[in-house]
Amino acid sequence: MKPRLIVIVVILILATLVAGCAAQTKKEAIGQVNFTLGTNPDPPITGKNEIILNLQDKDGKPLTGATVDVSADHTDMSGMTMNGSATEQEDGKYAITADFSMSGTWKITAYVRKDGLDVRKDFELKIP
Ligand SMILES: [Cu+2]
Repeated sequence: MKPRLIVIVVILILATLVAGCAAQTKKEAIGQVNFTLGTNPDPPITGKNEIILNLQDKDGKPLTGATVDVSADHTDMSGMTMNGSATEQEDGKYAITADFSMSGTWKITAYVRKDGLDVRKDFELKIP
């Protein structure tokens, strides 16, 4: 191996290690927030639905004042993704309208940020 190639390989290995550590931290941080996903209507339909996220802190109290972003990805196809910010309702509930143009499996990802908190959680939603 030429020295230049070795440097590139080492950088790639380091990048993988760093990415691995970051993912691990996020995973553990999920324990700081309890997520419950609901839809209106329930069960969800093809077309417009309200996605409702019910968030509680680790003591079971409503998590208020958080920034909640939601993305929805039609996992059966590539590039069919929507995202937006959920609006805070009462008691730690956050809602956003999503237009599921197709049935099938959608991956819903919720990103929650508040002060030092930065967590995400994936849900699988089946649209009949
Ligand atoms: Cu699709």
